[in-house]
Amino acid sequence: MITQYTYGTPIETFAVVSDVPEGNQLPYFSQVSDSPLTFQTQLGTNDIVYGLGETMHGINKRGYRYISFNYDDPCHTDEMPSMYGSHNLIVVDGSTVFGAFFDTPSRVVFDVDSTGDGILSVCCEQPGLRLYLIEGTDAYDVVRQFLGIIGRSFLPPLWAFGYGQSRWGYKTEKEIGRVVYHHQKEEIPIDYLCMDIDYMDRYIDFTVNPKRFPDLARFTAEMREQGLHLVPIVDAGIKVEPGNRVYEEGVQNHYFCTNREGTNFQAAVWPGMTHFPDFFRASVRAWFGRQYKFYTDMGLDGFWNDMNEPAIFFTEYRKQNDKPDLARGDPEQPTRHIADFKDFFHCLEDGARVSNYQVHNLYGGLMTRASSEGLDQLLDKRYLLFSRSSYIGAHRYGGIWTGDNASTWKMLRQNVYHMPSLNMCGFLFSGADTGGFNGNTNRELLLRWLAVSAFTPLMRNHTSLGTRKQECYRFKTPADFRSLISLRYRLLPYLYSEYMKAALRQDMLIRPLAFDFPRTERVRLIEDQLLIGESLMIAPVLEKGAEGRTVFLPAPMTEVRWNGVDFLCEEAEAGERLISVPLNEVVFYIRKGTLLPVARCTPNNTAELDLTDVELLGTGTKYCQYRDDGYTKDCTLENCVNLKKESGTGSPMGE
Ligand code: MIG
Repeated sequence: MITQYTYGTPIETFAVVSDVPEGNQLPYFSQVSDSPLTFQTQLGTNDIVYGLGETMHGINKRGYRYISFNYDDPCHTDEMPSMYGSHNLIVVDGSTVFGAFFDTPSRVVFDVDSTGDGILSVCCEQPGLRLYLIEGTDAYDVVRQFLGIIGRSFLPPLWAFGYGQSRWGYKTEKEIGRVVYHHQKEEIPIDYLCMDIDYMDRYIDFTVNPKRFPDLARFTAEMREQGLHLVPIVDAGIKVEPGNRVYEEGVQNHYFCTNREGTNFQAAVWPGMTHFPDFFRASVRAWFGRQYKFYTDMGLDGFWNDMNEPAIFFTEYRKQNDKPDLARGDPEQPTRHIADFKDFFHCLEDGARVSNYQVHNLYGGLMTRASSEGLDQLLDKRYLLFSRSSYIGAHRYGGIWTGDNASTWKMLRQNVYHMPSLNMCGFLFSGADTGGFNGNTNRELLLRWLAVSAFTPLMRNHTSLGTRKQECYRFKTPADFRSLISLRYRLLPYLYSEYMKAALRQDMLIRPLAFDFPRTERVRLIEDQLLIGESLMIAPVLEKGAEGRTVFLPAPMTEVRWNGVDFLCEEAEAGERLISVPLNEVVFYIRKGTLLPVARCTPNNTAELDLTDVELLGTGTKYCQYRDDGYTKDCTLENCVNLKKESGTGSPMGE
């Protein structure tokens, strides 16, 4: 049961799409202040608090403070209170079970018992709030109800589930061609190559550097012939420059955010001074969305949106070398120029002028929405789209990646923690920069990371300018890397199917163990094993130098060892077990009574993948597989086909 409580005059956030009845007496919380609106609840000693999507720390958010305020901070330390997206859902699971979604576009501080007195307090800084209170039988039930009111997830094409290679710094068509060549030479499957800001003419959106990519349409077509897609980046800011058509159209039609004086606001980002499109208005979104025609005309059908918190280097008011302004800024975010967001303004649909600060967390998600609605018009098939910044609701328009992590074991672990939390907030299509963005990766870390990413919908190797080369073939024994990426492709019939089913049912794909198994104390504390879809449990190795790990099975399961060639299955009892996992192998588990459809051989890319030629692993007898051509917009559960296991082996099955 979901009930909403309205405080003041909330600004429309587009997060919830269903009608939810109004309540009059808010349960569980006491409101301890009107201004700022602050709510408190007392947690039981062993209560777990789930949710909060893209935030640091574990799956249980208890013990720390978090601030919803989208920000580009490439230093993901434990102390970092906010990341690129704001996902204001919490789910309390313990003596009482309930969820609460604080739907407000500005800054929210969640103190999830950081003092140890069991108090969870939520402080919404700006007036105007819709609080959705969700009551259910358990945490999973609460989350499913929540997913039910925020609308269906973005549905990417099949190729978006392939392996992607990226790097900030691929400068030319030749360089990308070489990366492709080496993957092919080492027989490492790959589906797409991301093009970072280097492809643009002086970092200007909707342009291509003609020296580096003399004919991008031709290059795109050549890549497609080899089964590969190119995925260009698009930044939020539009370069201020006479002759830049997008800039001129935006100025003429008053499509940009304005400054204190009421003229177009200027902020420096990669191209120099830019204006920010005012995505809060439908007319602006439609105009921005139409710009993607520049790319779709060249045959491109995948995009990533960056810098849309928005990220700002400096502004027309704050010079490049100004020190962070502690007095105006936030003492908890001392190195940040939070005040910049008070210096520019949006014109909402109803004509109201509000500072970005008041509606800050919506900006990135609205850029995704603009891109997605434009691409829906431009393409008659599904496309890949993922964004850095987001708010709940944006999951209907695209995926997200978790931004500038680092090549450290801690960040690998954070990737594991992020996935279920993001799923709870609707973001099914997500993943981290595999191998790590900042800093230098190494063979062991990259291999272990691939063994995690092999199970996340977005599986992209990406790294920063100036770091060591991070493509798989750069490291000793490419066959070891081939093994892990092969696993991904062999699992695709299952992963794609489970993604589509979860999205269409408005359910989670990646879940904590406690969502499915009896919530014993032991199960509730497990954060380094995850459920992926209906049948599969992973237990990745997350420690440097480890030759394996301890796994806890909450029930008997089939243990599967992928050795690069075969799936070796063995029945395993419930309880704790020690497994050895060489760097080029993966051990995962299939739940009793369920089946896992896997491809019979490893394709070079998804264009060569036959979703109908599968082998069924596991002890179940039936599996319902989602199948389509991988592109069609006609996505319904009717595309599910029932597979039956023939007795004994996993040999061909009837439908
Ligand atoms: O200021 O486009 O998170 O993935 O490679 C850095 C360059 C801008 C940040 C993104 C990262 C991307 C980088 N961008």
